Amino acid sequence: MTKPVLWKNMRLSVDGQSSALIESAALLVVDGRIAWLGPGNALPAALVRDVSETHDLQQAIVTPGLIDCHTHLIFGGDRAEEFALRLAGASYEEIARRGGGIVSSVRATRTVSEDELFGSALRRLDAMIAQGVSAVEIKSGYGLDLATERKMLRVARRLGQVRNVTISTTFLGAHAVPLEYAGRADAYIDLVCEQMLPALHDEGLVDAVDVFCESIGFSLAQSERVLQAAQRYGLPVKMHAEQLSLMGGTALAARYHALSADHLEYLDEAGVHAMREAGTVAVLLPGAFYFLRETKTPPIALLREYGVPIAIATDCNPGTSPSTSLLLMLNMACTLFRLTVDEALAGVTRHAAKALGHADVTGRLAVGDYADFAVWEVASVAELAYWTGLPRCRQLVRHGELDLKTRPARAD
Ligand code: DI6
Ligand code: FE
Repeated sequence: MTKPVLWKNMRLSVDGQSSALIESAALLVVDGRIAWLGPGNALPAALVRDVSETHDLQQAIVTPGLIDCHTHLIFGGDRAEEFALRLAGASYEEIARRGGGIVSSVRATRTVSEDELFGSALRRLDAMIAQGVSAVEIKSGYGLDLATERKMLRVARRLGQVRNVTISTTFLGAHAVPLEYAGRADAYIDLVCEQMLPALHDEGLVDAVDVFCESIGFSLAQSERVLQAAQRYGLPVKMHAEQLSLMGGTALAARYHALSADHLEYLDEAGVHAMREAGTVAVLLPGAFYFLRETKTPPIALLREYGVPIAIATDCNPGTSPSTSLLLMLNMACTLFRLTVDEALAGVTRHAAKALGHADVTGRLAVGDYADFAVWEVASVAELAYWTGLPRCRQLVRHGELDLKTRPARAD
């Protein structure tokens, strides 16, 4: 057991909510986990005796480290020219049907070396870390062949080795039909289920499995085959569902006890009901909604009524959400989807942890949980959702370790 490290004099939000701060709080970390937390004056003297290191946070606000539970962080190239086409009137679906869209990122991702892919993803990851993000989910899905899907997932694992951040990998082989399988989507699903997933799972590269269930993605029947394959390997599933149309993917995903169903603009009440029964998290992606200039919002009132936990993520990707800012997503979830500030904050902490299957160890601050927390330069937690651009994360601690890339506390 390592010696305890004491963090003291903070205004602590244990669950990322804007109310009920513990004033002048202290937090004791042993072996990366929280051993004690509460008002500093209640800290038992016996625990203080062994402390090896003390950090005085000078009454800064502390929240759980933020969690980005849906990203496509790793890809080659960018799609800035496609953005211009869309501004000139082309729709996302039209561009996808013309061989642009996801398929053009696939081309670029196949071409670049693993090191180049790593370098560009690291820049994006560092931007996330600078905003207080201590855990990131990263999907494959711009390879669409075994070698390139492997390259992407290996890069994801490497990112987790060079930065003090928890990386969860998701195999999204069923993201699009690659050109060499044009018109043969079922045969491509065979490849995904019978060759890619078993091989990548064998190599320890897959934490969860996702599928893009959509008119421009995969049908319900094809999606179900992917879920069945994941089930054979005991892997948890997620689904891109009801983003551009109502296909019923969410209800299907719920039947497979999906950790989350994501996007959900077109979700209906039957789908919401299925999510509640299965304990599936609704991951909302306001960045994609905004960038595609969608007008149909997810059924927030129904999700609330049924008590389905709502998470918020960046969906960071080159086609529909070129953003690394989870803080901006907080703001957009409030302005575009009318979430309350506290709902949005729960969406990047507790509920995001649940969407990754990690709610028992992170996403809140409690004794026994990982010491994953962010120290902020704000006067209230609500400012995290209020500003676009301003809030700064002064320090980020993950599993008790101070991220060396964040700025040290100012001396003044
Ligand atoms: N839905 C999305 O928003 C992204 N993938 C998906 O299934 C978009 C991916 C892209 O356009 O590159
Ligand atoms: Fe996505």
